[in-house]
Amino acid sequence: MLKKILIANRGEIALRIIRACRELGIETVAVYSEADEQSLHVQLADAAICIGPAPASESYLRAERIIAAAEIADVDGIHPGYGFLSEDPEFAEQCEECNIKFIGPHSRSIRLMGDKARARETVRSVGVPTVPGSPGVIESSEEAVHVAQQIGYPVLIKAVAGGGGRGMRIAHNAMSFQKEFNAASNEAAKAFGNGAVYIEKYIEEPRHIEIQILADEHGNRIHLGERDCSVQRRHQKVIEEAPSPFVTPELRAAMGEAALKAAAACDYWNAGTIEFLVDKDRNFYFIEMNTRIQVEHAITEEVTGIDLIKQQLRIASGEPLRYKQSDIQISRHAIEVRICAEDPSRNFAPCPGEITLYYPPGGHGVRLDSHIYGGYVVPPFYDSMIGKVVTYAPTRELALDRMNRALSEYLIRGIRTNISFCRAIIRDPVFREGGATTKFVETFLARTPHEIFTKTNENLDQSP
Ligand code: MV4
Repeated sequence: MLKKILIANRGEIALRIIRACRELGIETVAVYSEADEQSLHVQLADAAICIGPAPASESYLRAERIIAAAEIADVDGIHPGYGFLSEDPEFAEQCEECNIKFIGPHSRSIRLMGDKARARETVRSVGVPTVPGSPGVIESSEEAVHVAQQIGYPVLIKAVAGGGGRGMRIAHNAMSFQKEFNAASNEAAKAFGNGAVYIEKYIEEPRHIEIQILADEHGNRIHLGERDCSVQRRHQKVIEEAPSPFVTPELRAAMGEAALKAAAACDYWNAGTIEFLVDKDRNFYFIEMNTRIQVEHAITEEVTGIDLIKQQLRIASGEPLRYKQSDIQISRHAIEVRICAEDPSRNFAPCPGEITLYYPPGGHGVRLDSHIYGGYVVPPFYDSMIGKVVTYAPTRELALDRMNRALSEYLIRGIRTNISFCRAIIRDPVFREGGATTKFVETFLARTPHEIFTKTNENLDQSP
């Protein structure tokens, strides 16, 4: 078993990893920027090393500084968490070269799945359904127009180096195609240093449903069911749930099989997520694979009873998987709300600052993964997510009631948060019905009086 690891991250995920390590008897080394000196991950780790100034580009994104810290601290492995260097194949490769175990898949798998066109081709070749589109990267604008004509409009032009909704353009007809194609390619070249694009048929009002997998380094692979992440705003997930209210047992089995085929096709190990779009007729299509632990992993933990971070550490230690597919049972319902330091009344602008009063939710069926506390100053340099509230219960209805209750008692003063906004969604009849597609947030914002979610929690109606 790994004895000592470095955590190349901050915030709630750094805490989450420290907690798993402590239960397994693994020593932890935190790294931190000058802005994070007062952070809980620094306090709770067994040791902590400052790796540079506040901007992530000078600290958490500096592979060489993190590897230097790992060598000084003499760790056996590095857990990258999510974001930052977690899907950088160069970083994983440098760890491998320095004989530091990268707690994740091989750099080859990260590189392959990071090229969204190659990823698509790779999984298609092993029989995973993909969205109709170009066979690979588009080489010329003539080819692009031809493919678009073949599959029919509307089409989406996506950056090979993009992902998560970054670098996407929609073309509704042949007239606008050339313009959108050029814009997509230019934007991708600017944003990612790689202008390559591919084309997919645009699926109208899909659901975003992803499958969690675990794979060991000996070729054993299992899936842990799905998460429904359709409630997103500007490609940022807001609320996730497991299981999906839209997925039948048959669909779950078919998507799980497809996810395992995709994982096998890139010789995958450790924890990973295969993202699918699901249309209204329950056809599903692979779109991307995430080669890291994700923010929303906690809901899968709560419905399966499996600690995913511990499994990552065991897999990285070379252990075979402790579970067979038949051991995996989805025995309850879980919902996650991402709490962000942002102001819903100012178009969700980030809202860093000092937390002057803090009362976290608790009670039966509530889990809070957060690094904040009273007196903590949310720094302006990083993602605005300051925690996750997860509720779980035997049924979806009870999990939703519990979330409504948990959010009603969550008090954060000094900064604005999206708590009331999330609570308004939880109480929304369309969401309650299980009818949310990726269009949900847009239509919710258009039909809901904004006072409902721009008020602070204390002023909100506390009736059920
Ligand atoms: C799509 C799509 C429709 N058709 N691909 C956005 C995030 C990235 N992972 C893929 N995304 C989409 N890809 C095809 N062929 C619609 C989206 C999409 C979306 C997906 C999931 C959640 C919210 C979304 C919001 C707008 C568009």
